Amino acid sequence: MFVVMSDSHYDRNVVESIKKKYQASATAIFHCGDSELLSSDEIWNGITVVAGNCDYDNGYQDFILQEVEGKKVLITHGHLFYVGLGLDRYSYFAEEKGADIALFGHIHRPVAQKINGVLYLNPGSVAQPRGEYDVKMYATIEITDRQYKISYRNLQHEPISELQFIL
Ligand SMILES: [Mn+2]
Repeated sequence: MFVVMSDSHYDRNVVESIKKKYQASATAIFHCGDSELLSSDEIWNGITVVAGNCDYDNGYQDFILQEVEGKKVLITHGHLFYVGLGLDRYSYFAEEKGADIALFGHIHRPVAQKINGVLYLNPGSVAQPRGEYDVKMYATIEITDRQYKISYRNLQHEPISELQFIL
């Protein structure tokens, strides 16, 4: 099981609480950018994090490809691929990189869908949710045999019932 969060926008405590909850049990913890924290912050020990459009610290990378539980996981914020307009550009990039799972943030809304066998996942925002679901949230992904079990959770770490998926 691994954990994905995004767009914490200067709320360091929420990143820390999710890290504490999962650091012993998760195979990886990802943050898709717009943390607005320093890239040298010790909180990033044990978290894979990328640059968002609101991150002015140039110590962050635009994207990272990391193998987790035998899957190639691509992580980027999404603004460079205009994810607000859809996943066309990001999907070209993810397929070129050979990703199995492509994570992104930026839009502050939950997205979980498969395109050409690649799982695209936006965990929503842990600080500033937008759109249909006005809940601060993050996501956990369990990799089972040929399937992904995706659970969006609120900041009390409880599953959000409308946002549970098997893809
Ligand atoms: Mn943001």
